[in-house]
Amino acid sequence: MGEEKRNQQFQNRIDNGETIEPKDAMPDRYRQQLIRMMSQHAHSEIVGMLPEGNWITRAPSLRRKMILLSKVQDEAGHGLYLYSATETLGASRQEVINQLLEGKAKYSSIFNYPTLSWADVAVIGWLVDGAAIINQTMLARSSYGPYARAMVRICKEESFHKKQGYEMVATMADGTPEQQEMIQDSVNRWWWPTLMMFGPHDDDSPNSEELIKWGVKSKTNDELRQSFVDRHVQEAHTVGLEIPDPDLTFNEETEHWEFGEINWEEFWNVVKGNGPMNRHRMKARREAHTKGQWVRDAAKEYARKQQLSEEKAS
Ligand code: FAQ
Repeated sequence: MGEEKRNQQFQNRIDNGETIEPKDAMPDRYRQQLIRMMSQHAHSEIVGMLPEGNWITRAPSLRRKMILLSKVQDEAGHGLYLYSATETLGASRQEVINQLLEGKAKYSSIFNYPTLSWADVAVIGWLVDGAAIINQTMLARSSYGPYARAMVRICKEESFHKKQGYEMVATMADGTPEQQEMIQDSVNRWWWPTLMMFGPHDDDSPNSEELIKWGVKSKTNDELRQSFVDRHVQEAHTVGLEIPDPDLTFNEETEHWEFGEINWEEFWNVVKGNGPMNRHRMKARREAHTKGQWVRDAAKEYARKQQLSEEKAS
C-alpha cells in the first residue's frame, strides 16, 4: 500500500474519533510531533518543580508546607508518566532528557520567572495550574491513547492544585494590608507570563494546524487563552483582586473578556533562553541530574540482581 493511502487510512481513523495506540501504524510526522510535544510537556513538569520547590523550606506553617511538598511531588509524578508515555513512541527517556540538558528541547516559558515571595506559591497554584488544566483537559481527549490517559489523572491532580492555590489567594486577599499588597503584586507579575503559556497567536503557531488535523489538539492557542481569561478574571474579581491590564473589557455581545496585547517580544526572548531565570533553571536541572547519578546506578544494579535471582529460581 502506498504512503498516500496509508496516510488517508490513518486520517479516517482520526476523523472517526478512534484512539491511536502505540503499536498502531502512524505517519512518521505524527510520531515526531507527539514526541516533541509530550517530551517538552514532561520537561515542563520537571523544571516546574523548581520555582515552587524554592519555597518549601520557608512555608509559613506546617499545613502549608505539607501541601506544597505534596504538590511539588505530584509535578514530579506528572513528568514521569509523561516520559513513560513518550517512550511508547520509541523515544528513550535518556534521549529526551539529554535533549533538555543540552538545551535542545524547550519547556514552558512560565518556569523562567522568579518566585519572589510566598504569595507567588499561591498565584502559581491558581493561575499556572489553572492554565495547565484548561490546556490539559483538551489534551485528555487527544487522539494518542497513552497521552490522553496520562492527562486524565494529571488533570485530577492539577485541579486540586488549583483549589489549594485559589484558597491561599483568597486568604491573603482577605488578610492584612501587607498580605493584600503582596498577593496583588504577585498577580501583577504572573498574569501576563501565564497568558503566554498558551503559546503564540494562532497566526504565528506553525504546529497548530497539523496537531488539530490529527486530533492531538482540538482547540487553538488563542481559543484556550480566551477560556482562561474568561474564567480567571471572574475569579480575581470575586476575591477583590485587579487584573493588571488597562484594556480589559467585558464584551456584552460575545460574553467574553477582551484583553490587551501580549508582549510577544518578551515571550520569544524567554522561549529562546533569555528569560529572567532560564540559565538558573538549566543549571539547577543539570546539577540535580549529575547528583542523581548514584540513584540511577543503584536502581540498575538492583534490577540486575533481581533478574539474576529470578533466573536462578526458575
Ligand atoms: N513555552 O506552533 P506552536 C504545567 C513553542 S505544564 C515555551 O503554537 P504547539 C504543570 C513551541 O514548542 C505546562 N515554548 O506549538 C505545572 C514551538 O516550538 P517547537 C506545559 C513554547 O506545540 C504547573 C513554538 O513555540 N504544558 O504547567 C510555548 O502547537 C505548575 C511554536 O508554537 C504543556 O507542555 C511556551 N509557553 O503549542 C507544573 C502542554 N508555547 O517545539 C509545575 C502540552 C509555544 O516547534 C507547576 N503542550 N512554544 O520548537 C501544548 O499544549 C503545546 O505544545 C503548546 C504549544 C500550547 C505549549
